[in-house]
Amino acid sequence: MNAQTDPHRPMYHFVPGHWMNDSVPFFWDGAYHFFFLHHTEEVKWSSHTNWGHAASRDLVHWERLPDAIKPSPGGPDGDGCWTGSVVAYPGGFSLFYTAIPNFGAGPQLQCLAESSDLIHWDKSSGNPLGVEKPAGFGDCFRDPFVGREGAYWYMLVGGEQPNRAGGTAFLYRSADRRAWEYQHPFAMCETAKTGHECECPDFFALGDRHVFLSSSGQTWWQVGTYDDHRFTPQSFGPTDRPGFYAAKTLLDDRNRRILLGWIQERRPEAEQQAAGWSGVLSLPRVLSLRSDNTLGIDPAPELSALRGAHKRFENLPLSDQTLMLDGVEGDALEVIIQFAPTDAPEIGASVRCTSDGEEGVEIAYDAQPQRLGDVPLALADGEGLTLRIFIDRSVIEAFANGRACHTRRTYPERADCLHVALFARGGNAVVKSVDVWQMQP
Ligand code: DQQ
Repeated sequence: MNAQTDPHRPMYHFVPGHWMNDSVPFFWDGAYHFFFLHHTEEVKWSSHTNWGHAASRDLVHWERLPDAIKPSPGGPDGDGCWTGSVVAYPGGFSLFYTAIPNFGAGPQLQCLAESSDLIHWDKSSGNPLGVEKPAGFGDCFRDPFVGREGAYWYMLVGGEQPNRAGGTAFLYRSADRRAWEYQHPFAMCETAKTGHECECPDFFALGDRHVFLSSSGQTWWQVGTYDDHRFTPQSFGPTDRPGFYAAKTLLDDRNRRILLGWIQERRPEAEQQAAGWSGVLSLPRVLSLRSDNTLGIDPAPELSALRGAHKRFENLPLSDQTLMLDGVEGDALEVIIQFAPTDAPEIGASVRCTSDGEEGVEIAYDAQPQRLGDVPLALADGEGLTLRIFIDRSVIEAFANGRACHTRRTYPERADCLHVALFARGGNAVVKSVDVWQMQP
């Protein structure tokens, strides 16, 4: 088996091959850029991490570009170039990243590389930057996020509070992107809500609020207010669960805030190595601020460019049963299912399922507690469930009602795991419509 013959390798998601983790999106001059951590030979998380690079004009078709940076033997990043961010300044681009001198232990140093074309990057002779972790905090000190505000550049570095009380991000300020001055902790998060550290911090305005993203177990969103360079969260939630991580955003020329994340593998390392690839770029998600100041998340409309043959069903009653969709077969599909409001305890779909129902991946909505899989989803009275499910061989990305996302992996053995079934359990439901498209590479 290899990357080309592996039946589990997605065919319309971006898969760089070998090892990929994390996500650093960036938009410039009509092009969407995706930087990622990458190993050129190995298929596992290890030392000597490069920054991989891909670009797209439509968020759907990605072109692989040369790796942006790689470790300099003997340099502060000798054992790895870890996650960070990219910003434009008048005349060029700055790439900030965490340098790892010793993989697995020791300091995490913040470094800078600059470019005039986003392709060729030169590391600053002043590396590592004088960005020191304040005393009294945990070991996590990485993933610099840089933005411009007024006359200054600001940097957030992901960290953790003492005694695992929660994640935090440290705020620094600079006039020239080289000399940085510590300000204060930017946000003091709570482990019970958003985990014990803030990996891959991201921060941006959305509507009349601000959003702070951080990763710990999953990628968390927090919506709140931003005053005097401090963030006060008002609401929070997972951007997706369980198979989506280290997600960050870009702002495009249509003022859209777009989230891209790393979809992790869920099969043994030996199988990943045999296949020759590990790590998938998620589908692009457009973020919005909902009227209750929580985060709205929807697949980017550009994805409909991948749609091929279409089948539609209407008014399917479900009486405490599972209903196989007749004539639906495929391992690369988009499925939209509109359930009418119901009090059935459980409704949903089984995808990549066998016609005998023996195998399949259930995307289920539970009424008690209200959740889609393991993602909270409180449907209002009279609110039906709209499931939008993208199936791409071993990747399943399910979106519900503009706000809940549930990404899964499946590596079926049987070749006939190609069907889609709907179900209602413990009660009745009506499926108002189902649309199924074959998706193109
Ligand atoms: N992955 C990188 C870190 C980041 C983590 C190392 C998140 O920079 O904190 O591989 O997945």
